[in-house]
Amino acid sequence: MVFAANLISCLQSARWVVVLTGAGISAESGIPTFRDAQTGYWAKYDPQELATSGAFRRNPQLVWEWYSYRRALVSQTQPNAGHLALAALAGKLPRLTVITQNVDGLHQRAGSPELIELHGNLTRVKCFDRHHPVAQWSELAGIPPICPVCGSWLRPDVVWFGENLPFDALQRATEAARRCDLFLVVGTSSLVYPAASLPMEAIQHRVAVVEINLQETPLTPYAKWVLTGKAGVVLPALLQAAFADEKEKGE
Ligand code: BV8
Repeated sequence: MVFAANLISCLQSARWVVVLTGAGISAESGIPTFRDAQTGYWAKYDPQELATSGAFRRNPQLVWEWYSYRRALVSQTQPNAGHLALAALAGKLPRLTVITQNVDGLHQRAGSPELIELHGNLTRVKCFDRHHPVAQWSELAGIPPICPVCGSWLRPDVVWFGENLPFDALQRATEAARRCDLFLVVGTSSLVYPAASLPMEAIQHRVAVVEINLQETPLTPYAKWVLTGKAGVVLPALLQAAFADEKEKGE
């Protein structure tokens, strides 16, 4: 892949790079995106309908089982070249912050050192009423399992539609978007808010935005660079083009 010379020099000279990722970066690990049809039994459900507290209240067993299925799927997948390239990029830059909308935990497993999870993580479980964290549970006594502390249903530790994002995560993400030197937006349809407002925060603070996607999104017209392709191909190529002969930072 050939990249614009000014993009490469901007990346090489950046003090702080921020990357916002969406479901598209995990697609090459075999995890269906929200825009893709869900697979198998779950194909008849709309994720946006299921990922709500209303759906959980109406049918807690169905929603719990959807997350159990996704947790099992995620446990059988691996971070792909896109996740790994971002983890490697952190070693080449003074500072790299990954802000993810994904709840699959693949950025942690890839080794990204500075990570903000805007929408939680489906491998973590808490109780519905009081958010007590629960490390292990049994489904023998019923589905969903109940909290050993307060007796309310267990639920995945994710942000559902209509729920507020963790205040600290959103505040740190907004600060990073405003103050960084380069903002990469990878594998997101830029439709879900407030995450989709972060690239606009960057642009309003005169930060250049790079969009990496397979297709155009509402962000595309505002991006300074638009790299069309798979995250697992573009990100390693970008890392190679900018830092092929560099040592790790601090060496
Ligand atoms: C909030 C966790 C304040 C759960 C997720 C009415 C009532 C209530 C709220 C709203 C409302 N109207 C609007 C809202 C706000 C709402 C929202 O934005 N709705 C949208 C749909 C219009 N937002 C919220 O509710 C947020 N909270 O606003 O609180 C509030 C409170 C009360 C009332 C009002 C407001 C909470 C949003 C968080 C929801 N939780 N996840 C779970 O996962 O089960 S979001 C979920 O969907 C994912 O985490 C992800 O973030 C999002 C999907 O977005 P993407 O990641 O972009 O994925 P998508 O499939 O869309 O796109 C994939 C992209 O990748 C595509 O562009 C594709 O081309 C590309 N791609 C594919 N393969 C590749 C690739 N690119 C590169 N390489 C590849 N290989």
